[in-house]
Amino acid sequence: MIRRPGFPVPEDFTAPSHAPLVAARLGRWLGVAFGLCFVTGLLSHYLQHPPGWFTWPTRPVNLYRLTQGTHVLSGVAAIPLLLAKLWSVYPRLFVRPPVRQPIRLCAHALERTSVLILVCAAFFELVTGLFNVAQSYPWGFFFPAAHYAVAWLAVGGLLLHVAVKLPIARVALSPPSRREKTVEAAATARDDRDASGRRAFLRTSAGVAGIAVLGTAGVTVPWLRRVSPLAWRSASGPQGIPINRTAAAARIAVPQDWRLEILWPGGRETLSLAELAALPQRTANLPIACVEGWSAAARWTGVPVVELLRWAGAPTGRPVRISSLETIGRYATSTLPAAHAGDPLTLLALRINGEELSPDHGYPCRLIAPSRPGVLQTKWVTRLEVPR
Ligand SMILES: Nc1nc2c(c(=O)[nH]1)N[C@H]1C(S)=C(S)[C@@H](COP(=O)(O)O)O[C@H]1N2
Ligand SMILES: [Mo]
Repeated sequence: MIRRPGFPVPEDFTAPSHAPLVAARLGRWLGVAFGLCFVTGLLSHYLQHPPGWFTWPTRPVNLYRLTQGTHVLSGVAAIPLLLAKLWSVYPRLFVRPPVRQPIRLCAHALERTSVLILVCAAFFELVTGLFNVAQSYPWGFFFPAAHYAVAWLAVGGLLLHVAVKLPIARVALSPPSRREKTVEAAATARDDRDASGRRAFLRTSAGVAGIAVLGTAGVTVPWLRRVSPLAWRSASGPQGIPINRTAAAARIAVPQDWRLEILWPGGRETLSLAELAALPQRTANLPIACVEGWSAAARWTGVPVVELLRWAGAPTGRPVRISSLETIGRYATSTLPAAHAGDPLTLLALRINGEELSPDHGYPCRLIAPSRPGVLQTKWVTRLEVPR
């Protein structure tokens, strides 16, 4: 090979961390992390924008808490793994393009472009996700829409990348064949050093990913709260549950003559708070599971939505639209799918942990349903509507 002086080629990078085995192992772990992140992210997206074919069970009550916790924590684990992988493969940047063979040059350029898209999309997803959990939006676009769209770019790039690299990864990951073993029998001390260097790099990468997950998992795993110094949310907050949007931020003013309105095709009913409190109440332990990954359980007391509809004489077994006193903001309304609307654990809650709801938790009443994203647990409810 003709070498221009001063310009390296991949073979110049001889550190064990650049071995194909290291890149393949890290690739496998990253594949698992990204796969989990993508599937759980897709679920969260469909829950918030349900296509006609999509259904989601109401039990176990912690299901969304689990899937969204997995989403955020697999994303956290992917950050150090991606950095380690990029370190491992960066010498490939110095591969000489096969300029004399136009067809191979095209294939090379395509492969390089797909890797560039994959790396950019992966970084975009991890960085915007991290900013989102920190509730910081130093950009002009709407986070959920961009995060969702770029996820498809990342997963497309990933599948293409895996397809292209599978032959190399297979060889790197397969146990040494007998022939290789005989060659290895004459192994030099250098091979041993390389092997232990590879193991050390992989162990360090896995260790950093593990620490990152343990350091943040307290946002959603109660018994890890003490060992998670980086958890961006704790169980603290008024009445033991964090608040994302306060009553003041949402400019909520509850009118003196507040009444809950129930509307359905051909009917209307209203109740005062005292009348609502006089109906049979149900108490349930249910979590608030925010899309940001934090979650916390509380003991909620209120009237099951399905009982309220029956009491009013409204039809059941259909979706129900919930509206808040809030007039600004994206989360002023939400729709309960039929399964959630019919579940007796879906409450119009008046109390939290034995106390009347504080204004920030949604006074006079709020929705709390099992296995549902926090953004859809509408606070300051003023109307239930069974659409036509
Ligand atoms: N009306 C209304 N309800 C809302 C919101 C909102 O902005 N407006 N935020 C939601 C979000 S994102 C979450 S995570 C939960 C948080 O509930 P909490 O403040 O009671 O903990 O409320 C949800 N209900
Ligand atoms: Mo949320």
